[in-house]
Amino acid sequence: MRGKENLKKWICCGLILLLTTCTAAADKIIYVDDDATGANDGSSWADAYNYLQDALAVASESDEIRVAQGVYQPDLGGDNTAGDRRATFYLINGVTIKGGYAGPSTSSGQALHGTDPNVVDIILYESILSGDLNGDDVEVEPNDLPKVFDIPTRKDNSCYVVTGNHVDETAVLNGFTITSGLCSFIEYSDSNPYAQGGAAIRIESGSPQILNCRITDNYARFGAVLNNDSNSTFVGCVLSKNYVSNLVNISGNPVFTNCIFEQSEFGMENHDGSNPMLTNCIFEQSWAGMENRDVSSPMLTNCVFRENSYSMLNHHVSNKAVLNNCRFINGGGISNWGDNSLILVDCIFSNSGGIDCSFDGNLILNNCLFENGWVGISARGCSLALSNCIFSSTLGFFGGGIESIDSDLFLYNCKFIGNHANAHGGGIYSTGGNISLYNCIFSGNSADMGGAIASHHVNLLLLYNCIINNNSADYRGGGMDISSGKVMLYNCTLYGNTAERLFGGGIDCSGSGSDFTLTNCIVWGNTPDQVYGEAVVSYSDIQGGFSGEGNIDIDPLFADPDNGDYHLKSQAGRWNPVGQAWIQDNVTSLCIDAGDPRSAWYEEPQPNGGRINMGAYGGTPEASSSLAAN
Ligand SMILES: [Ca+2]
Ligand SMILES: [Ca+2]
Ligand SMILES: [Ca+2]
Repeated sequence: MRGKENLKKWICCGLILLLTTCTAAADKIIYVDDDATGANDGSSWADAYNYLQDALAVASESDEIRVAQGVYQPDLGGDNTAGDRRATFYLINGVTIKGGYAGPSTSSGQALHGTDPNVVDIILYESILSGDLNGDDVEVEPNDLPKVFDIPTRKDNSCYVVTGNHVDETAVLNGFTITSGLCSFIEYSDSNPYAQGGAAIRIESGSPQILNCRITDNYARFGAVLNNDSNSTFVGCVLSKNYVSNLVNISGNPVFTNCIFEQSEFGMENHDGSNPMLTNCIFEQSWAGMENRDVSSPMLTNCVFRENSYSMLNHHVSNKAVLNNCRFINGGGISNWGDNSLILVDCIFSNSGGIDCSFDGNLILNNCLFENGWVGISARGCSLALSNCIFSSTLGFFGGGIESIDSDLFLYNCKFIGNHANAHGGGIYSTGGNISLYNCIFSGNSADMGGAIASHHVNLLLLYNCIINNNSADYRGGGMDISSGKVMLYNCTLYGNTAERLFGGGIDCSGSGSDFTLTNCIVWGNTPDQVYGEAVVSYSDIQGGFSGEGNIDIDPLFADPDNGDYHLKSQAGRWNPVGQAWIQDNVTSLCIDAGDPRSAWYEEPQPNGGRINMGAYGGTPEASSSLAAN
């Protein structure tokens, strides 16, 4: 693998090329211009070769080929036969092929209007490598795409416009449009199945550099671009409107930087142990932005997925996709189906589908945001570990933020704000599985039942130090709706939740078979009631009272409940999150030091009374201080 420095150099070189010429040292410069009329020996712009193949035939190590604006076919020049579909532009070790040159504007080779023929602008002076050998292509209508391999004026096109097999990174193609390749399924009985791939660029066991190229309107079963067992580098390339896929990786470790994959069935496919590394890439307007199959492990950084039907399909055996600082906007989300893993850090799903995980999938998320989409995470038989994630204004039927079916969830420090479920569980709906929530906040969520959380038939649902406030249910369970299964809450605060039409403003646990335990909790200010149903409640402050050891019924003296601050007032000191400082009140909550004496209090700062407080901050470094010594 090349070092980072080398990669940086090439990125720089690619950028500079957009503006001016690259000044890499070349032994010999060979000129190509399709309408040059001089000696056609490649020695100057005036005497340029008409065919790129003529230049490739004489190029050797350290040569540079400059190609002026125009159209170049692989069957013309060199030893090739006009109309030969197998003719291809072979990349060569040590040779840089550069397109997008203004070239001479008059037949005498003089620049017109003072334009320097060595000026490069790959858009203005488009150098096209075209597989349309007979020049008879017509645009393929979207409905005709599945039939494209049978269209006569396409079947006569090049099978591989460019080939980079067995070359190394000194083989460079820079600044071309590559178009009109077609790899037909029928005509080639090559023993290599991937012979049906690479209509635009076929790379097998190679590692060329493809820079600033536009690859469009190519057709193949295995990718307009095929990287088979290859470690190619792509920088600044746009792959657009190719069918079936813009690009297929089969094993290998290709690198993509500043590339766009758009308007195809598949933006990129990764098969058979592919480990592509992508940075600053965009996947848009495809059926699937990226598909991973068979032990592939793409690593993406700063990438954007937008307006795809699926952003990513991670399925068919043991893939592991790692995404860092990626965005998903206005489209389908990620489907993780089967024994596959996803690791997402600092990712945002906005107006987008979230993550759909089924059957033994594994998700690890840190610091991710799901906003305004359809269900943040839907999990069936998966395991999920989430930390510092936010679900905001997402919408679902069962579970607005998370729908969990027979899955194991571990959530730490996550927030569910303003999500909605048409049926149950505005924040989370869970059935089956084991779920642990630590330091989580559910605020302003809504549903028919279970405004924040609906839990039916779970094996175990555990909440520690959670805040459930201002959620609402149309019917019952403004905060939580629980039926069947074992549910345990420790040091949670439920405040201001509403069951509009029935009961269980805070918690409805009246469903049959529920085994519900509430310890060290504060349930206050919920409408029309606090806890409805049978529950084992101890060392908790329940408005209106609840039978059980150590329970109290007294105003908990929250710091500022109207603004979501449920720290307990204390003359000895209370953490003020607004001012980020400890302050003192003129009253002291009786919930301080009123939790279960057997509960661990030692994380509470001194003086902590040697006993845990009730409520969401009990037992934590933000527990209000005690007037009593330890
Ligand atoms: Ca020209
Ligand atoms: Ca044609
Ligand atoms: Ca205490």
